[in-house]
Amino acid sequence: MNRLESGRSGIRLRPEAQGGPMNDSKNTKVIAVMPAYNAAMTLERTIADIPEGSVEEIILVDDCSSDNTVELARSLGLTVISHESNTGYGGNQKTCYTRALELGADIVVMIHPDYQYDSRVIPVAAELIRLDNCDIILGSRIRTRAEALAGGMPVWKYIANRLLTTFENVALGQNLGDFHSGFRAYRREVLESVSWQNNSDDFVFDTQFLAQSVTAGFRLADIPVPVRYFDEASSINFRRSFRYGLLTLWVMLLFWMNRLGIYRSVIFQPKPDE
Ligand SMILES: Nc1nc2c(ncn2[C@@H]2O[C@H](COP(=O)(O)OP(=O)(O)O)[C@@H](O)[C@H]2O)c(=O)[nH]1
Ligand SMILES: [Mg+2]
Repeated sequence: MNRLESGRSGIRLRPEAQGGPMNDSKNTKVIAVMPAYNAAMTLERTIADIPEGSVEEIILVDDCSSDNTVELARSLGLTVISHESNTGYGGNQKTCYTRALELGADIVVMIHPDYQYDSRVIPVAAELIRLDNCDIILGSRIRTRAEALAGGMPVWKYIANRLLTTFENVALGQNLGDFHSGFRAYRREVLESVSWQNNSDDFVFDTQFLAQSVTAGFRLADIPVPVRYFDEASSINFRRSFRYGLLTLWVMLLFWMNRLGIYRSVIFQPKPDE
């Protein structure tokens, strides 16, 4: 039986038949954003793995890299924005999301250009959002302990990630595999509703964003993205990771103080008018 015949027999085959722009993958604008910092060694490989036709545009924001990330990104046909000074990972994402919204993205996929995350799964993540299964997808690097460690994840990073992720799951009432992923997909409404402009310009931006999203009632989910660790894919040292870990715990405290009405952090305040 071919597709048309099964359609006649009453099985719904064509998403466009359901009506509405997000029900039709052809009408859904998916934009990939890459917060980049010295990504020249890995950018080309990351781009090459993005399935053809799965994104309408790729925006790379360069955070004042000292290598030739900008030239390479331009030569690969990406939309490039260069920061004049190093603003940090969170500041970089702010530029990414501002531009993606300006360009009319329905779904925004953020992926690190360090070839650590499997960019082949971009259409899978976008599709889950399009189907309205959830509003935010995180790529989980940790399916099993053996797999994560075999993929080269340093033991201390694995342990820190598990402890923090477990704590965040309990604190935020979620069930995610990896809260600290560099692969994330968002429905446009998430980026329009959450006041991420108030967030840190540093790494804790990511934790703040997820706490804000839970507060706003968005649905979080994850998909497996087997981990790849090699020198260029991981530069965050123990000191910066430790600081990030402490700030993550602080954000969980702010989340609960906001929920209980004890203290309202600026990150949970309504989005400023544009
Ligand atoms: N924008 C920006 N990104 C940075 C900076 N330092 C590191 N990053 C990025 O932060 C991301 C996560 O860092 P990474 O070393 O890959 O962490 P890990 O893979 O979790 O060990 C990478 O995509 C880096 O390029 C910075 O100063 N500015
Ligand atoms: Mg990395």
